Amino acid sequence: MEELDLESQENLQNHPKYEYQTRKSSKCFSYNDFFWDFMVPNELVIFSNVSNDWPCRRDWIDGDKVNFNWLEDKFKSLTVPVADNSQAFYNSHLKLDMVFSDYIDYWRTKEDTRKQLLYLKDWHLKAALPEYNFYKVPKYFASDWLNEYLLDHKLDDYRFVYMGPKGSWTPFHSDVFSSFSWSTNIVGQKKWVFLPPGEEQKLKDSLNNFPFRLDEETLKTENIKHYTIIQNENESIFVPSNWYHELQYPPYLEKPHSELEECGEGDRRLQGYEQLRGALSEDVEG
Ligand SMILES: O=C(O)CCC(=O)C(=O)O
Repeated sequence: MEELDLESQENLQNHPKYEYQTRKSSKCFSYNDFFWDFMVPNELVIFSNVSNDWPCRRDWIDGDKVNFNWLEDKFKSLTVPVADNSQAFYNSHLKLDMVFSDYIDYWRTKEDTRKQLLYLKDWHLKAALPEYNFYKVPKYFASDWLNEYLLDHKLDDYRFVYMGPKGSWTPFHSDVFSSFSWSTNIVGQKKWVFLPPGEEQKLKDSLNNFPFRLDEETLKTENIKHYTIIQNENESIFVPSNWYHELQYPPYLEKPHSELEECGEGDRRLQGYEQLRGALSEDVEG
């Protein structure tokens, strides 16, 4: 298996050619190889070319931008969960419910006139509209007995949609029940900071609490092993069990202009980019 290249993920703005080393094209990487190389050793991997034919990629975005009109027409009266990223509430953010069209109105307003930073997150869209097949589960993640069990018993649902403006973020956490999870980005970029299992213990305070927000400078000075990854559109990330992580829609606007070469190592140079992004995630245990 290839080594993770931490060095090339740091100071992304100063490194126009960054490449997370463990990136695979879903067109030529088998489930079997995924199982033995990543699932069994509990390692991170990113797959490219995962959502080429997903309806949400066709309809929810327009080129490099979110298609606000389409989304508003489709979901306007649905109530959606929103986190107020400007207000902490215990170890999370203050949550509110909003009508989707009101959220879109908020998102459309100019950044400097917004009074809050609102992130539409943990939206159970698939559960709300079960007949609407807006994505397809990549072959690597087909074994999902956590959701199968929970849905079968009408207990819960760990299939979520996330979308929001630049700066939206999710605090440091690990996934429920020590599950594996996957997340596909359909437009824009997401910045993930991951700690391999055990490293998070070094961050506990005297009351045994984890930090709410990571400070990457501290991670470096304290020699805490971590990986910073920019997830681009049309990429799925496999989040191994018990890897603590934090997410942010990063403020710098960069985008690769060449796709990972088919079944080879591609060149990923970056160029200026718009600020809108969206993502889909599922928790999956297999
Ligand atoms: O995308 C996000 O903001 C949170 C997603 C997440 O934490 C996860 O998929 O485990």
